[in-house]
Amino acid sequence: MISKKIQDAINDQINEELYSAYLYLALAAHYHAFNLKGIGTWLEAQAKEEIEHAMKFYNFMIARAGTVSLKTIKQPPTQLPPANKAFRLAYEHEQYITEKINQLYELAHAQKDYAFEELLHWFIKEQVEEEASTLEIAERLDQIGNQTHALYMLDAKLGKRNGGQ
Ligand code: OFO
Repeated sequence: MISKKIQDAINDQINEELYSAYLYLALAAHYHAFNLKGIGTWLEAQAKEEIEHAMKFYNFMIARAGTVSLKTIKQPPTQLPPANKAFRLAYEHEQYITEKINQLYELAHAQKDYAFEELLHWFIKEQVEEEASTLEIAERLDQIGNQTHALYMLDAKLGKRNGGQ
């Protein structure tokens, strides 16, 4: 059993996670357009990870006999900043998601839903990693600016990331 309030909040979060995947895919296509394939690959792997996040909430809802209600996914931005600046959107988005996860945690706590609190512990930890990794890449790109050699080295390094997880 799950309360209506928590059910609604989880349905909203499933949508947020699917939007995150959409945003990362939009960013991936943007970097591919600059022929920065490694950064594009990193972002595609991140998009897959966001779908896994949505599925964690989805599976939890089903296990708790809640009703999954899928909503329209909004369109990510179509006009994106240049390659050395666009990654910052990922970091800002992760900060926004951290706020959402924290709000869910407050709700779980207020409603004494311990199973939901337990699920959210994973997400709280994950957000620390996601903020750190997106900030690191955004800052590297910022520092690199127009130095082509350094940009290609970073691109090659990021291209080694595997999909998922
Ligand atoms: Fe990027 O952590 Fe989910 O949304």
